[in-house]
Amino acid sequence: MTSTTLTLVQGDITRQRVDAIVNAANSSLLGGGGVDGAIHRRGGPAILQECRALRASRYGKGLPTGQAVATTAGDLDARWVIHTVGPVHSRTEDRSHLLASCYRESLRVADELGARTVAFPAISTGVHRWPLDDAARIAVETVRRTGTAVEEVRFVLFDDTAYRAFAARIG
Ligand code: AR6
Repeated sequence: MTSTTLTLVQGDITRQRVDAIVNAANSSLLGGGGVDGAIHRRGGPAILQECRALRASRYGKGLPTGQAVATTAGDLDARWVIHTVGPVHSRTEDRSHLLASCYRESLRVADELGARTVAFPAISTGVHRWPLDDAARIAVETVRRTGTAVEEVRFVLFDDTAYRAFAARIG
């Protein structure tokens, strides 16, 4: 395994020039708000078309939380979008393993594709309400522990608060 470099960018993930962009999707794979909406808007209809085909062939019951699957990146400056479903945060149940699984499974799919550069958003920290500091800890620890041939994992944080939470973890 090559060593993976973790980098941080504050900005819009749909503007990244990388091999694969990870989408914080929902299990329907049919799009939504937040980063999911932005990726489908800028990537164009080819992404949704492949998502529909995946639903018809493999994910009739939806993509389970913590799993990942790739489609074309359409008009984005990337070759693939890797869709993963983050858990909704719960105060009563520890779902950290599911959030960690999103990062691990996305990197596994990236390896299968031969992607060398992969951009991640802060999965589950928007609509799914995961506290940023904890999400950043899980993201960074999981990527560091996962054996992968990906050379650069770029965390793309939309706002300053998210950027600072990840920066504190990466050091
Ligand atoms: N680039 C980078 N990060 C972004 C962008 C962007 N263009 N837009 C938003 N973020 P969310 P979730 C950040 O809600 O919590 C959708 O409806 C945002 O500030 O997109 O995993 C799906 O269909 C936040 O820090 O994803 C699902 O139903 C982070 O991305 C559900 O939301 C994640 O926020 C998934 O919820």
